[in-house]
Amino acid sequence: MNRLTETLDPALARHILRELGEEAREHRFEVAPNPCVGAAVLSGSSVVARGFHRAWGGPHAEVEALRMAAESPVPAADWDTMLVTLEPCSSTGKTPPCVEAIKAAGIRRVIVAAQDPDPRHRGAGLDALRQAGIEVLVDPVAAPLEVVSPHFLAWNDYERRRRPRPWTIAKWAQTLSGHLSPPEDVGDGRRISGAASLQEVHLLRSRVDAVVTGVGTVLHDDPRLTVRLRTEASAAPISGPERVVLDSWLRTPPEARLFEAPGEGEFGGPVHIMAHPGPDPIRRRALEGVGARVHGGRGMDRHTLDLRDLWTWLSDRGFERVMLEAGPTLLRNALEEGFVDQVRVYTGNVRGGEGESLASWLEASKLTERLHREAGADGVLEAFLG
Ligand code: AOF
Ligand code: ZN
Repeated sequence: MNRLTETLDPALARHILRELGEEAREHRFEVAPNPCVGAAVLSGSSVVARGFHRAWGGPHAEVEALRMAAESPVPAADWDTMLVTLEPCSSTGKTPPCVEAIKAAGIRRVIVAAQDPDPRHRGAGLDALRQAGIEVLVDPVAAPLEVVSPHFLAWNDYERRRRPRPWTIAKWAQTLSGHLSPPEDVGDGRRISGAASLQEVHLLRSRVDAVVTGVGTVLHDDPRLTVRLRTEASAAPISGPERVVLDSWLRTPPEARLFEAPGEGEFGGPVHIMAHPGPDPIRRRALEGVGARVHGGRGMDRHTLDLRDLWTWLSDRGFERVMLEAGPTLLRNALEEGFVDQVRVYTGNVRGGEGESLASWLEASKLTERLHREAGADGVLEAFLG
């Protein structure tokens, strides 16, 4: 059993936890709806290694910190304390429980900044650590969840859980005037953003359960909505998102590139077409013939598809994090009806454009935790909504 030095200076623990919380927050747009979490492994009062939750579906901070510690010159026998901004998980989710990894590493003391509000945990992780004879301390002042990860509190809110819908990231590219289509003589009348932005979009697609679009986008852009990553970016685990097209009257052509088999190094899941009940049987057969899964009915009987029913369907299907890549009409509806949790907007250095502009919507909207950055020559805005 590892040695446990008598006490750890509470001021030092608080200082480290605060720093972990600040750095964990930097990954908020990559991990949501999961929490921003940072962890450190200590030997006495020195930090051996730190780890962060960096991507949704990726390793938890505790496991990352232990992995980094294993790469350090300090032997595992000398690790005694773990500091972590959130209670470690005790059940298997997308990754195995962190409590087990902490026990296996011989950690003797765990200091956490917040209890996990996820109803699957809420103290269960702390109890499991205590039962294993590990000293557990909670310092609620150092890195409160309201500061480190407010989106995670909102995600676990009772009302949100009562009527579940997936965490939705609306991504669009726009010109300087907020138009989603460039002038006809630019980028084939379709492309606004540069290569760096496109790679980012492919990485994002690899980190969602599904990409949702509208038939208008299929007809206008004929997108594949697959993941194609250049090799250096593809160190992350790659999965192809399922693809969902909102298409009341089955206008999606069976020749659409959505239905082409993925090429080498390209990943894409099944294509779902969401239509009104009793869609035209000939069109339906043609689409099913090229591999589409056509869904109609269950509340989809109004003139335009009801977004609440659709988002419930997405949730029922087990999708937790989805991306909306659509034209201005569907985007605006989803934004205005409150189905969007996060935006990623690429602004290319292109003037003017065709169709509707979302500029006034963006100006008027309540964005929180905004971040402005660059991807190649494009500007990128990331933010949470609400
Ligand atoms: C994270 N990152 O560093 C920690 C988390 O779906 P999973 O398996 O990734 O589990 C997500 C839950 O795990 C999350 O709701 C939270 O309760 C707990 N802790 N999650 O994504 C982390 N420590
Ligand atoms: Zn965990």
